[in-house]
Amino acid sequence: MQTKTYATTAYEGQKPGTSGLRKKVKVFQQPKYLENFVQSIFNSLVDFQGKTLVLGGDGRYYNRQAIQIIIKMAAASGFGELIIGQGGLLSTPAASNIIRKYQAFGGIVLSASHNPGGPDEDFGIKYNVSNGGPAPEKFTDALYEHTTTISNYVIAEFDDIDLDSVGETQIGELKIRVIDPVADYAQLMAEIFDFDLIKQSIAAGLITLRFDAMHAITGPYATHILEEVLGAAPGSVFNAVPLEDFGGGHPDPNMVHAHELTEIMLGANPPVFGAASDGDGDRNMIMGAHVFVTPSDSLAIMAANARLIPAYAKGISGVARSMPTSQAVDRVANALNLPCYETPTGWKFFGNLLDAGKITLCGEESFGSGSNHVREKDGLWAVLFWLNLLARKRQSVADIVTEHWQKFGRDIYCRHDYEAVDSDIANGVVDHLREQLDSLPGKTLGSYTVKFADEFSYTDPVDHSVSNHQGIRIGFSDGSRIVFRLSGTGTIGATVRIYLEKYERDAKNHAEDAQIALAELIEIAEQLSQLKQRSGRTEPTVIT
Ligand code: VG1
Ligand code: CO
Repeated sequence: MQTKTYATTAYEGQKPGTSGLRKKVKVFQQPKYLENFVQSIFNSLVDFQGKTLVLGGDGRYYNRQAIQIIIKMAAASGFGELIIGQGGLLSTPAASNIIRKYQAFGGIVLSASHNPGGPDEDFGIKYNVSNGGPAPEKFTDALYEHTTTISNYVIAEFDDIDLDSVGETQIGELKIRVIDPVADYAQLMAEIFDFDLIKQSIAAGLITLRFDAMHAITGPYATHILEEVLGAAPGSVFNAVPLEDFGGGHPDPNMVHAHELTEIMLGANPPVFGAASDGDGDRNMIMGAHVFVTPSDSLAIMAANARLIPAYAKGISGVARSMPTSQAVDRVANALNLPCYETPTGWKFFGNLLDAGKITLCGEESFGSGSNHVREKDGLWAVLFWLNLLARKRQSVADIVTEHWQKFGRDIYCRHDYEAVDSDIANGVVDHLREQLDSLPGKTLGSYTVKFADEFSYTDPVDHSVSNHQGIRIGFSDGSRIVFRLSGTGTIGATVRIYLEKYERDAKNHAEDAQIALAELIEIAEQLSQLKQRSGRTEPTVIT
């Protein structure tokens, strides 16, 4: 195999965020930009020669070109085997499964997840380690260091690999395997859930469903599993063909961006169940007839009912949620006497807890949930969890949610995002909040009294690594919270996220609209942060 070494100079800003490096496609298309980052990944690895690397992406614009470059660089760097999803496709959870199942050294996932795709939109790349999960901060920090000092990269010279046919190619010492991206994942799902029962419920008409794949990666996965294996009516999965620009949409499964599904589920004669997933297949939105389940509630309901699912029938070892996720799951953990961990935002922080067996289920408010079956959040897994639950409980989604609230109380929750805020203004807002932290405890704001105010810092219970500056938390004496964070996945300016949460024990108030129930907290958030005042915005870009 011929290889060639090219001199290069460092690019600024190749710092991985919450989930890898995300930039505009045009940024990635700059000469040697991708090469620099990929070489820096390889420069951060030790003892990988001769080992296996998994490669796949969500199919967005630039996926195919990037994969061909990475194949040649991995070849030149001495990997022994590449496992690549057919068409260059692998959902994030499927990639995690393949890494684990075939005991790969690691994997590279090409995705900007829920961000839009296309020549003028976003691209992304992240490295996953041998447990199948996103590389921990220690690794991404070292990787970033490498990007600042890189001076050359090495690439092999051979023709582009045919990614569209399943099969094996040998190039010198390197074996390249193109595999069906769906098969291993579908098999794993069949091991976790009671497919026979779900199938019967669908066949009997007890469960009708629609799944919005948003022209993203879950199209082929959902069509195969939901329609072909479980027998949902053809067309139950819609927007099922992955497109490089997601059909011009924003592949983010919430009621704003998955509006087609939302209209179906909130309209006349909806099916029993509705769901959507994101660009790379790790997020999920759960809906029932005329009802939306918040991701925080979904996690709590899963934890409370885990024993009804074959893979978790013996019980779960513990649960975890990211800090801004509502405390609904904490109440379930408390009732079941299970450990409950609060981690910073991003799936990488769940990896150690899952590996150590401290938790079985975990989730985030940002439409992500998952379990120890892989080391990424998993959109279709959550969908199948709910279908299995519906089949077991023979109740509507709305009844399951209402009963859960009656038992545990409701954590009324919402998130306000202010996107593309000027970075200096956003940092100013955070600084302003930080300055107030010491003076807030004990203060009365409207009908709330501040119990604590801090900047979240996390010490990993397994490797004791510390992650600071993970968001501003303001907790009130009744358990309500306001959390402020800057996004680590945006590509334009800064995105300020405000997370609002209020606990309501009394069932007669459970039906209240979240924006109304949280109105006073929303006002307090502005009073404390001056976000609208400083940014000139009058309302959030997106409310979820
Ligand atoms: C967002 C979410 C976070 C999630 C991350 C990756 O990060 O808030 O919960 O883990 O996206 O999800 P941030 O830093 O923008 O708030 V995905 O589906 O983009 O891989
Ligand atoms: Co995603």
